[in-house]
Amino acid sequence: MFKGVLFDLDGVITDTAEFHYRAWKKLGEEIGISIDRTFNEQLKGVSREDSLALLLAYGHKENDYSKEEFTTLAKQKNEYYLEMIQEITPKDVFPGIVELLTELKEAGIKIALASASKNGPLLLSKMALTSYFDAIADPAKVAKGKPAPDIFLLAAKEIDEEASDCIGIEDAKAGIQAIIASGAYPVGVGRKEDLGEDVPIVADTTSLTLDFLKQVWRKNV
Ligand code: B16
Ligand code: MG
Repeated sequence: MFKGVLFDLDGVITDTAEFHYRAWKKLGEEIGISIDRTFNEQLKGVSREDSLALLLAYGHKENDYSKEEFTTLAKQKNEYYLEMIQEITPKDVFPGIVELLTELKEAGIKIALASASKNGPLLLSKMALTSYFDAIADPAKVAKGKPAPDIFLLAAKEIDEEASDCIGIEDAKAGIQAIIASGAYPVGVGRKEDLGEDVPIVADTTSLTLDFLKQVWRKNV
Protein backbone atom coordinates (compact mmCIF):
# COMPACT_ATOMS: atom_id res chain seq x y z
CA MET A 1 0.00 0.00 0.00
CA PHE A 2 1.05 3.58 -0.52
CA LYS A 3 2.10 5.45 2.61
CA GLY A 4 1.53 9.05 1.60
CA VAL A 5 -0.44 11.26 -0.76
CA LEU A 6 1.19 14.39 -2.15
CA PHE A 7 -1.42 16.94 -3.16
CA ASP A 8 -1.14 19.73 -5.65
CA LEU A 9 -3.35 22.63 -4.55
CA ASP A 10 -4.44 24.87 -7.42
CA GLY A 11 -6.85 22.90 -9.56
CA VAL A 12 -6.91 19.85 -7.28
CA ILE A 13 -8.11 21.08 -3.89
CA THR A 14 -9.89 24.19 -5.13
CA ASP A 15 -10.35 26.24 -8.26
CA THR A 16 -7.67 28.85 -7.70
CA ALA A 17 -6.41 27.93 -11.19
CA GLU A 18 -9.22 30.19 -12.46
CA PHE A 19 -8.01 33.12 -10.30
CA HIS A 20 -4.41 32.63 -11.41
CA TYR A 21 -5.67 32.78 -15.00
CA ARG A 22 -7.68 35.95 -14.40
CA ALA A 23 -4.81 37.65 -12.56
CA TRP A 24 -2.34 36.87 -15.39
CA LYS A 25 -4.91 37.98 -17.96
CA LYS A 26 -5.38 41.29 -16.13
CA LEU A 27 -1.63 41.88 -15.88
CA GLY A 28 -1.19 40.84 -19.52
CA GLU A 29 -3.80 43.34 -20.68
CA GLU A 30 -1.99 46.14 -18.86
CA ILE A 31 1.24 45.43 -20.70
CA GLY A 32 -0.33 44.67 -24.09
CA ILE A 33 -0.24 40.87 -24.00
CA SER A 34 -3.52 39.09 -24.57
CA ILE A 35 -3.77 35.50 -23.34
CA ASP A 36 -6.44 32.82 -23.60
CA ARG A 37 -7.19 29.59 -21.75
CA THR A 38 -5.15 27.50 -24.17
CA PHE A 39 -2.02 29.51 -23.38
CA ASN A 40 -2.93 29.40 -19.69
CA GLU A 41 -2.59 25.59 -19.66
CA GLN A 42 1.18 26.15 -19.86
CA LEU A 43 1.13 28.26 -16.68
CA LYS A 44 -0.60 25.68 -14.51
CA GLY A 45 1.73 24.37 -11.81
CA VAL A 46 4.48 26.73 -12.96
CA SER A 47 6.01 29.17 -10.45
CA ARG A 48 5.08 32.86 -10.43
CA GLU A 49 8.42 33.97 -11.92
CA ASP A 50 8.52 31.23 -14.57
CA SER A 51 4.90 32.04 -15.50
CA LEU A 52 5.78 35.71 -15.99
CA ALA A 53 8.75 34.74 -18.17
CA LEU A 54 6.42 32.58 -20.30
CA LEU A 55 3.87 35.40 -20.55
CA LEU A 56 6.48 37.94 -21.68
CA ALA A 57 7.95 35.50 -24.21
CA TYR A 58 4.44 34.83 -25.55
CA GLY A 59 4.01 38.59 -26.13
CA HIS A 60 7.57 38.94 -27.57
CA LYS A 61 8.41 41.27 -24.70
CA GLU A 62 11.00 39.15 -22.93
CA ASN A 63 13.67 41.81 -23.34
CA ASP A 64 11.52 44.81 -22.50
CA TYR A 65 11.82 44.75 -18.72
CA SER A 66 14.68 45.16 -16.27
CA LYS A 67 15.11 42.75 -13.35
CA GLU A 68 13.45 45.25 -11.03
CA GLU A 69 10.51 45.78 -13.40
CA PHE A 70 10.14 42.00 -13.73
CA THR A 71 9.93 41.70 -9.93
CA THR A 72 7.37 44.52 -9.80
CA LEU A 73 5.21 42.80 -12.45
CA ALA A 74 5.33 39.49 -10.56
CA LYS A 75 4.35 41.33 -7.38
CA GLN A 76 1.51 43.09 -9.15
CA LYS A 77 0.11 39.79 -10.42
CA ASN A 78 0.24 38.39 -6.90
CA GLU A 79 -1.63 41.43 -5.57
CA TYR A 80 -4.42 40.88 -8.11
CA TYR A 81 -4.46 37.22 -7.17
CA LEU A 82 -4.53 37.92 -3.41
CA GLU A 83 -7.46 40.29 -3.92
CA MET A 84 -9.32 37.57 -5.81
CA ILE A 85 -8.75 34.83 -3.21
CA GLN A 86 -9.87 36.87 -0.19
CA GLU A 87 -13.39 35.49 -0.50
CA ILE A 88 -12.35 31.82 -0.48
CA THR A 89 -14.06 29.79 2.25
CA PRO A 90 -14.44 26.07 3.12
CA LYS A 91 -17.34 26.03 0.64
CA ASP A 92 -14.82 26.41 -2.19
CA VAL A 93 -13.08 23.11 -1.50
CA PHE A 94 -13.71 20.83 -4.49
CA PRO A 95 -16.33 18.10 -3.88
CA GLY A 96 -14.94 14.89 -2.42
CA ILE A 97 -11.68 16.39 -1.14
CA VAL A 98 -12.64 16.65 2.56
CA GLU A 99 -14.01 13.10 2.38
CA LEU A 100 -10.76 11.87 0.80
CA LEU A 101 -8.60 13.68 3.37
CA THR A 102 -10.72 12.16 6.16
CA GLU A 103 -10.43 8.65 4.69
CA LEU A 104 -6.66 9.01 4.31
CA LYS A 105 -6.27 10.19 7.91
CA GLU A 106 -8.39 7.30 9.21
CA ALA A 107 -6.27 4.85 7.19
CA GLY A 108 -3.05 6.28 8.67
CA ILE A 109 -1.83 7.51 5.26
CA LYS A 110 0.20 10.68 5.47
CA ILE A 111 -0.84 13.83 3.67
CA ALA A 112 1.46 16.51 2.25
CA LEU A 113 1.03 19.59 0.12
CA ALA A 114 3.28 19.81 -2.94
CA SER A 115 2.10 23.10 -4.43
CA ALA A 116 4.23 25.54 -6.38
CA SER A 117 2.22 28.31 -4.74
CA LYS A 118 3.72 30.48 -2.05
CA ASN A 119 0.11 31.19 -1.04
CA GLY A 120 -0.52 27.53 -0.14
CA PRO A 121 -0.57 27.93 3.66
CA LEU A 122 -2.94 30.94 3.40
CA LEU A 123 -5.31 29.02 1.11
CA LEU A 124 -5.38 25.89 3.30
CA SER A 125 -6.18 28.07 6.27
CA LYS A 126 -8.99 29.91 4.42
CA MET A 127 -10.50 26.54 3.49
CA ALA A 128 -10.06 25.15 7.06
CA LEU A 129 -7.91 22.28 5.75
CA THR A 130 -4.61 22.96 7.54
CA SER A 131 -5.17 20.34 10.25
CA TYR A 132 -5.41 17.49 7.70
CA PHE A 133 -1.89 18.12 6.42
CA ASP A 134 1.14 16.46 8.00
CA ALA A 135 3.45 18.69 5.98
CA ILE A 136 3.44 21.61 3.56
CA ALA A 137 6.48 21.60 1.29
CA ASP A 138 7.77 25.17 0.97
CA PRO A 139 8.23 26.05 -2.73
CA ALA A 140 10.72 28.77 -1.74
CA LYS A 141 13.07 25.99 -0.57
CA VAL A 142 13.32 24.11 -3.85
CA ALA A 143 15.81 24.83 -6.61
CA LYS A 144 13.61 23.95 -9.56
CA GLY A 145 9.88 24.26 -10.09
CA LYS A 146 7.59 21.73 -11.78
CA PRO A 147 8.19 19.83 -14.14
CA ALA A 148 11.33 19.20 -12.03
CA PRO A 149 10.61 16.69 -9.23
CA ASP A 150 11.92 18.90 -6.38
CA ILE A 151 8.66 19.93 -4.68
CA PHE A 152 7.33 16.35 -4.68
CA LEU A 153 10.63 15.01 -3.33
CA LEU A 154 10.55 17.63 -0.57
CA ALA A 155 6.90 16.86 0.26
CA ALA A 156 7.72 13.12 0.59
CA LYS A 157 10.77 13.89 2.70
CA GLU A 158 8.74 16.08 5.03
CA ILE A 159 6.38 13.19 5.79
CA ASP A 160 9.39 10.84 6.19
CA GLU A 161 8.44 8.65 3.24
CA GLU A 162 10.11 7.67 -0.02
CA ALA A 163 8.46 9.34 -3.00
CA SER A 164 8.12 5.85 -4.52
CA ASP A 165 5.77 4.95 -1.64
CA CYS A 166 3.50 7.90 -2.41
CA ILE A 167 0.77 8.90 -4.85
CA GLY A 168 0.89 12.43 -6.28
CA ILE A 169 -2.28 14.17 -7.46
CA GLU A 170 -2.08 16.91 -10.10
CA ASP A 171 -4.17 18.89 -12.57
CA ALA A 172 -1.27 20.19 -14.68
CA LYS A 173 0.95 18.57 -17.28
CA ALA A 174 4.08 20.07 -15.63
CA GLY A 175 2.89 18.64 -12.32
CA ILE A 176 2.31 15.13 -13.70
CA GLN A 177 5.83 15.24 -15.19
CA ALA A 178 7.20 16.34 -11.81
CA ILE A 179 5.45 13.46 -10.01
CA ILE A 180 6.77 10.89 -12.50
CA ALA A 181 10.30 12.33 -12.22
CA SER A 182 10.13 12.11 -8.40
CA GLY A 183 9.32 8.39 -8.52
CA ALA A 184 5.86 8.85 -6.98
CA TYR A 185 2.80 7.44 -8.75
CA PRO A 186 0.74 10.06 -10.63
CA VAL A 187 -3.01 10.54 -10.65
CA GLY A 188 -4.38 13.33 -12.83
CA VAL A 189 -7.49 15.47 -12.42
CA GLY A 190 -8.69 16.75 -15.77
CA ARG A 191 -8.54 15.61 -19.37
CA LYS A 192 -6.34 13.00 -21.03
CA GLU A 193 -5.67 15.47 -23.87
CA ASP A 194 -4.03 17.84 -21.39
CA LEU A 195 -2.40 15.36 -19.00
CA GLY A 196 -1.39 12.30 -21.03
CA GLU A 197 -2.86 9.01 -22.19
CA ASP A 198 -0.74 6.78 -19.96
CA VAL A 199 -1.70 8.25 -16.57
CA PRO A 200 -4.78 7.38 -14.48
CA ILE A 201 -7.12 10.35 -14.80
CA VAL A 202 -10.32 11.36 -13.07
CA ALA A 203 -12.59 13.92 -14.73
CA ASP A 204 -13.27 15.61 -11.41
CA THR A 205 -12.48 15.28 -7.72
CA THR A 206 -15.65 13.40 -6.77
CA SER A 207 -13.96 10.27 -8.17
CA LEU A 208 -10.93 10.70 -5.91
CA THR A 209 -11.73 8.19 -3.19
CA LEU A 210 -9.42 6.02 -1.11
CA ASP A 211 -10.81 2.98 -2.94
CA PHE A 212 -9.94 4.51 -6.31
CA LEU A 213 -6.39 5.32 -5.16
CA LYS A 214 -5.98 1.75 -3.84
CA GLN A 215 -7.15 0.38 -7.19
CA VAL A 216 -4.71 2.40 -9.28
CA TRP A 217 -1.91 1.62 -6.82
CA ARG A 218 -2.55 -2.14 -7.13
CA LYS A 219 -2.28 -1.85 -10.91
CA ASN A 220 1.01 0.00 -10.53
CA VAL A 221 2.81 -2.56 -8.29
P1 B16 B 1 1.87 31.71 -6.40
P2 B16 B 1 -0.04 24.42 -7.83
C1 B16 B 1 0.71 26.77 -8.84
O1 B16 B 1 0.09 26.01 -7.85
C2 B16 B 1 -0.29 27.28 -9.86
O2 B16 B 1 -0.84 26.22 -10.60
C3 B16 B 1 0.39 28.22 -10.80
O3 B16 B 1 -0.54 28.73 -11.73
C4 B16 B 1 1.01 29.37 -9.99
O4 B16 B 1 1.70 30.27 -10.82
C5 B16 B 1 1.97 28.78 -8.96
O5 B16 B 1 1.27 27.87 -8.14
C6 B16 B 1 2.61 29.84 -8.09
O6 B16 B 1 1.63 30.40 -7.29
O7 B16 B 1 2.01 32.84 -7.33
O8 B16 B 1 0.64 31.73 -5.54
O9 B16 B 1 3.12 31.46 -5.58
O10 B16 B 1 -0.88 24.06 -9.00
O11 B16 B 1 1.37 23.88 -7.88
O12 B16 B 1 -0.73 24.18 -6.51
MG1 MG C 1 -2.31 22.67 -10.00
